[in-house]
Amino acid sequence: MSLIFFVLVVSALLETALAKTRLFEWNVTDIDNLDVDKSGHPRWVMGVNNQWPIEPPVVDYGDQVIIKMSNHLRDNRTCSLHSHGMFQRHNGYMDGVPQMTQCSIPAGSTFYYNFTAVQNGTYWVHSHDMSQYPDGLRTSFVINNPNEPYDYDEDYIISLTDWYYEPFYKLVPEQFVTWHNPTGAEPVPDTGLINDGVNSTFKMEPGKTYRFRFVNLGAFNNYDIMLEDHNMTIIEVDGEYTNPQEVSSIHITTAQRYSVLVTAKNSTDRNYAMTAYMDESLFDQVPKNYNPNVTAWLSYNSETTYNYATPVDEIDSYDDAELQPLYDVYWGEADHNVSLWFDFFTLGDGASYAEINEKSFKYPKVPGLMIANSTNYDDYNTKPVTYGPYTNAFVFDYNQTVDVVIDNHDTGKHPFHLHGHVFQVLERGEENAGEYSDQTEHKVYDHPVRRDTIEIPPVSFVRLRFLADNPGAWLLHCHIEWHMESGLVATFLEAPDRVPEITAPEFVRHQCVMQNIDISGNGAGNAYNISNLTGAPAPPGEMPAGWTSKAIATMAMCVLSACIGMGSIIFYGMQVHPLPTEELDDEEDIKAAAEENAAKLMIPPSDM
Ligand SMILES: *[C@@H]1O[C@H](CO)[C@@H](O)[C@H](O)[C@H]1NC(C)=O
Ligand SMILES: *[C@@H]1O[C@H](CO)[C@@H](O)[C@H](O)[C@H]1NC(C)=O
Ligand SMILES: *[C@@H]1O[C@H](CO)[C@@H](O)[C@H](O)[C@H]1NC(C)=O
Ligand SMILES: *[C@@H]1O[C@H](CO)[C@@H](O)[C@H](O)[C@H]1NC(C)=O
Ligand SMILES: *[C@@H]1O[C@H](CO)[C@@H](O)[C@H](O)[C@H]1NC(C)=O
Ligand SMILES: *[C@@H]1O[C@H](CO)[C@@H](O)[C@H](O)[C@H]1NC(C)=O
Ligand SMILES: *[C@@H]1O[C@H](CO)[C@@H](O)[C@H](O)[C@H]1NC(C)=O
Ligand SMILES: *[C@@H]1O[C@H](CO)[C@@H](O)[C@H](O)[C@H]1NC(C)=O
Ligand SMILES: *[C@@H]1O[C@H](CO)[C@@H](O)[C@H](O)[C@H]1NC(C)=O
Ligand SMILES: *[C@@H]1O[C@H](CO)[C@@H](O)[C@H](O)[C@H]1NC(C)=O
Ligand SMILES: *[C@@H]1O[C@H](CO)[C@@H](O)[C@H](O)[C@H]1NC(C)=O
Ligand SMILES: *[C@@H]1O[C@H](CO)[C@@H](O)[C@H](O)[C@H]1NC(C)=O
Ligand SMILES: [Cu+2]
Repeated sequence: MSLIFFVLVVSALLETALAKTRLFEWNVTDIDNLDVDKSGHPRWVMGVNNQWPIEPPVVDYGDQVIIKMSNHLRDNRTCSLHSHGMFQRHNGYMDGVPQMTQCSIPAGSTFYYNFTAVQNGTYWVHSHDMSQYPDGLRTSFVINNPNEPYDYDEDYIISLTDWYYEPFYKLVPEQFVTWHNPTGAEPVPDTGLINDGVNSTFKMEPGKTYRFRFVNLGAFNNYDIMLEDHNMTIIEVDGEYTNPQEVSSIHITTAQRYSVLVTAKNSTDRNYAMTAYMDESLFDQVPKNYNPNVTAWLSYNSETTYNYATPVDEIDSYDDAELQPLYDVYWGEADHNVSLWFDFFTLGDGASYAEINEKSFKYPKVPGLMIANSTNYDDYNTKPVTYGPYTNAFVFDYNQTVDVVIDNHDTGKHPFHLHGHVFQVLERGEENAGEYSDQTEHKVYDHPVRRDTIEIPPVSFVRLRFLADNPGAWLLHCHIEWHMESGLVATFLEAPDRVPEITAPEFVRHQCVMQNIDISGNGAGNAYNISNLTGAPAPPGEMPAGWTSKAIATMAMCVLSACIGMGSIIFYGMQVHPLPTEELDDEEDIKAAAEENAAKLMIPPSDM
């Protein structure tokens, strides 16, 4: 045996010996009466092994990660787990998206999420079933790199979240997707949390450099984070190393992650505040006495006091699209351009929905990957139409370089996330820049940062690029959970003709069968006539002509204010209560439309 061969064999053996299997046994459980922020608002949360917060898994590069997830929830409720930012290359059945990569995990069943940790950095895991994760089923997830390019002494995982005292399963139908809320105003979080609590402290010792891993586990809000009298050096975004970039604040949307290096001061005479400022511009109405500032402390000296930071005049925010990757990659020019635009509309049930290219998303009847797997003949699985008319499906050939332009026609900010990939941020417009055009002048980034979640400014755009090297069915969606619920989602089908090469353990299909969910056929569940999409899931129809969302908003306000004035008894009888016509006098068109469509608007929501 030659020496070189011997060395190779030994190092190969060492590597396999070092790659450990990390098994996490997670019983998903209901936990009652948790007063998370000690404010006297105990609530139910979804936890793991009867504990909450859920302890973040920390593994090493190369580890085989198995999250054995057993559904112990009450009332036959389902669940799932998506590992946010994990590529799951050739492993798409482990992406955790019900009706796209698997069926929801039924009560009493176990799903083994099984993947190799072949990325480095800061991630998180969360339920992708309904709107569950804001109710607690989420936590950070770290993969350590044994050959870490940056030096630091210790690291802290620091989660940020917005927190509601009412569960999402109630808020969504009662306050968000309902004709009471035709403009789609999002419920405002009751509070914000750092590390799932208040007044967290992070011990700082002179002479040490710390890596803070910020993870936004929230449902809605973004934060600007500042450390009192300490700068931060960004070294990682969304699992990708960046060139070091010194900043005084970071802006982090829901689902994004940042690692920063912080050098401790030499003196221990006082403590310093870490403040996370919520972005109140996302709120339609800021409640009176609302506190948008969440505070934690850099603790140098536990003997002395913890004071709130002196108010800052302005947050000096850094344009995160300017970040540069530590390692450049070049995927060539685009082989395929996709152009998307989105906005919000009131649909036929009087509620507000998001539409991408005029379609509000609905999951297909058969999980997307199983559509691709079962219709791999006569070119069916490479046609977007096969996946259903409201899946917003786009199909890419294997290894194409894809450019995606997303035009935001809405006046809010939206953090978009792509599953299965990181993308390069090639261009991003300023606020109110309008639609993307390759003719107008704007910044083009020469060393584009790679990440998996990007904020699109109001009435503006981004141009993203990714390499379609991961056969599968990947969601592209806004990570504001309210907007997931209103349909701000598209499906990217990558090399669907290669999906049959991906294997799935038997329980994946079995869990569908247990719930009578079809495992073959098109988006409508038709396995015999693939081009017949009759019966595919669809959003409510268009509003009757003449109904602008402004008119509906006016109407709903009138109805609500009239009814609140007359007491809750009448509120329950609203469906038979005559329209308060005097309020509409000056808007003749609204009145006419209202009479014509009164029956439609008066449909009581199911919760009444
Ligand atoms: C999960 O639940 C099963 C069945 O009740 C139990 O045997 C097991 O010990 C639980 N696992 C953990 C980690 O709590
Ligand atoms: C849960 O499902 C089982 C079996 O389908 C059924 O017997 C039971 O009534 C259901 N329980 C609830 C609370 O829905
Ligand atoms: C996880 O996947 C690996 C690699 O495919 C396989 O060898 C192993 O048996 C799987 N383990 C479980 C518990 O599914
Ligand atoms: C992640 O870490 C592993 C182990 O050190 C290394 O081989 C790999 O190149 C790293 N990946 C990136 C993108 O830095
Ligand atoms: C958090 O710290 C502040 C400032 O020291 C204090 O006023 C507040 O009561 C603390 N809150 C809790 C829940 O401990
Ligand atoms: C932070 O960086 C700014 C700009 O480089 C610098 O002026 C300031 O002194 C730094 N602050 C600290 C605490 O290092
Ligand atoms: C702390 O003291 C050391 C040694 O005097 C010095 O090199 C270093 O710059 C100081 N660090 C800070 C943050 O002031
Ligand atoms: C939140 O922080 C900002 C900026 O420092 C400050 O102006 C504002 O007064 C703070 N709000 C509350 C309610 O403390
Ligand atoms: C996919 O495309 C990339 C970038 O163009 C290239 O480096 C790589 O070799 C291609 N892979 C395959 C399997 O064709
Ligand atoms: C994609 O769009 C760019 C910019 O508009 C254009 O230069 C390029 O030719 C397009 N590529 C394809 C394959 O259509
Ligand atoms: C994919 O299709 C093959 C038959 O073509 C089948 O054996 C396999 O179970 C299918 N996989 C899934 C997850 O449906
Ligand atoms: C399409 O499917 C629907 C529902 O399954 C069925 O009623 C209809 O007859 C089918 N149409 C054709 C042309 O096969
Ligand atoms: Cu959004």
